Amino acid sequence: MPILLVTAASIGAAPPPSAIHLNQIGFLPDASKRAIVADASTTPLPWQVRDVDDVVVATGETVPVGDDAASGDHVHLVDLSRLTEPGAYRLSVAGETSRPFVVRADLYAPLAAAALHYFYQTRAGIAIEPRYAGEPRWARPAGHVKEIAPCFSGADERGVPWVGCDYRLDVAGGWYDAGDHGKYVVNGGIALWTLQNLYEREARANRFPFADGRGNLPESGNGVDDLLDEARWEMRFLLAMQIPDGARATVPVGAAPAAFRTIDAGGMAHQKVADRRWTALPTRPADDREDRLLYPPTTAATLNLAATAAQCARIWRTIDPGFSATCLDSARRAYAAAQRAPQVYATNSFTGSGGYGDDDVSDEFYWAATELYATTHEPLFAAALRRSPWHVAAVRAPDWGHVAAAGTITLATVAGVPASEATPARRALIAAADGFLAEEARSGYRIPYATLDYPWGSNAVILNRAMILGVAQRLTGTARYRDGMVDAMDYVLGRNPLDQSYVSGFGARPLTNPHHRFWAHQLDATLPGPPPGVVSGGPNSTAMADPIAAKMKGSCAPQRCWTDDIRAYALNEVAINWNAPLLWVASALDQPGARTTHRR
Ligand code: 9MR
Ligand code: 9MR
Repeated sequence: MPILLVTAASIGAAPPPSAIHLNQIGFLPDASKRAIVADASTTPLPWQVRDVDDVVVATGETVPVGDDAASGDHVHLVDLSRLTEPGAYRLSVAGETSRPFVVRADLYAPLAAAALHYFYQTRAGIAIEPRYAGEPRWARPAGHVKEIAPCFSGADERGVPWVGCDYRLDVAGGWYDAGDHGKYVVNGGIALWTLQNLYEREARANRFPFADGRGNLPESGNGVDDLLDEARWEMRFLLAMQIPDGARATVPVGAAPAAFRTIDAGGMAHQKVADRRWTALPTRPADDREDRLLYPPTTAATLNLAATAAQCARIWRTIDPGFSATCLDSARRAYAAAQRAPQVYATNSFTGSGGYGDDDVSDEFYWAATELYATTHEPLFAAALRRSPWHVAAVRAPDWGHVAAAGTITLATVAGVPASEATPARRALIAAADGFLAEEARSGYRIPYATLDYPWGSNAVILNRAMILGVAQRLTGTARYRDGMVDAMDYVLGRNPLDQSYVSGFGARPLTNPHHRFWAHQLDATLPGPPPGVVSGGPNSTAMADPIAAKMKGSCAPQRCWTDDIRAYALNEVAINWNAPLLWVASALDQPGARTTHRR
């Protein structure tokens, strides 16, 4: 378990916000170190850094950056990069002194470990046991153990009737998505891909930071890397969501409004298994009494399965050949099913769970083709990915609805992909990384994201951009991409206008009240708060859907549209697809910045 934790519990109530904003867990000796000071003055301000003995070890002047619309602050930049000596320090500027901060090389190891452990904590179908939970308060009985679910039938929210299906699937296991107890193939796919990709990245550099036993999991000791054990927990669930060969489904085919047709659905994946109605907060998983239903298969879910199962097949080839073969067979059947049914979209018309609707699946087709190609090298998949509009296209950081970057990263970084595909993919990723760095210069808080429209889950947008920067770093060995990753992490861990660490258990002012049905301490003192290493979705200035956000609407600068409140589901939920890039980036930063492995 993390050794560096400064938890709210251990220090009492969180200290008041400071005008000196910096990463609350500290800095790496060999990377950039920036602080942002919110101050109205327009001229440079002198600053000093003192060590634990109160000796001044560095001085300088701030760089006035100016008015920043994203934060609503007038900001000054402090460059502390000269501080390369490990130790503990304080920064004084403009009559204020910061809380102490550290410089140390192993800064990100505890965060990476905790961010991975979140996935264990969000497992369905298994008891979270005290000996693995970190602390007994996070233990809980298994939820949704016998999950043998029928298909939704009857009228949806819009009164449209669905006929259901004549089978049930045993879909126990997997990860709960977020604060709710839905298990979604679409969002599960990108989260799982990110874990599997991290494994592939580290293994290619001969690093195994989560080697068997390090993850404190029930599977620890089974001889398999703990990151892979965790990934397999979700992979098995996605495999279980695949419709048996020969089964039929009656679904809308084509763009809305689409007519229902009965199709051969064998090989497709259901969009999700979830509650019939929203449950109240708090509800422990084991106490959920709602019906659990399979929601209609979609092309997007099917391609999420195809992509991740193809990736699974190559990762497990020598580790567990049987599992690898199962994954490859499933991936092929899913891809073929998606080709047969290329336009079956989620309708977002069911209550009780999220929609994850997406009616452009061209990127999902590209992603699945690239993963199948990187695994099999078969010309059919090569031809499919070359035909795609996403082939050699500009890269956008991935999210659950935009997955092309995942395919491009695979082409760029997986061993055995020929240069004809790898080289343009690398070029596109490096260009995207350069674009993100260019945005830093335009952003007041110096982050690789210069927007004024903060979306639902904005922290994960920033972390997924950091992941692209991490890919560029590995491809080029260039320090500025690693510094960009640090800038993103600095923001998430406290260098923001709210002086807020958005990660539970890390930093002086950490996340404490996420929208979560079990970590619901704010509503019920007998329940725990979040375990360490869980990231909040973060500021959301564009879809202020919950009652807390609704009250802030129109009165917050984009980066300030956030509150640490359990009711704020549009601002302060946690989710597997958000923690996955937190894990990826923390792990990437948990190693020296030296030039590594990939040849250009
Ligand atoms: O938990 C929320 C529930 O109380 C509301 O009735 C429902 C209305 O949309 O929204 C729930 O919040 C969802 C959350 O639990 C899971 N993520 C998505 C949220 C709604 O979009
Ligand atoms: O991450 C999703 C975000 O992009 C959407 O705008 C939002 C509303 O549809 O839903 C988010 O996903 C939620 C999902 O629907 C249900 N589980 C919790 C997810 C995070 O809030």
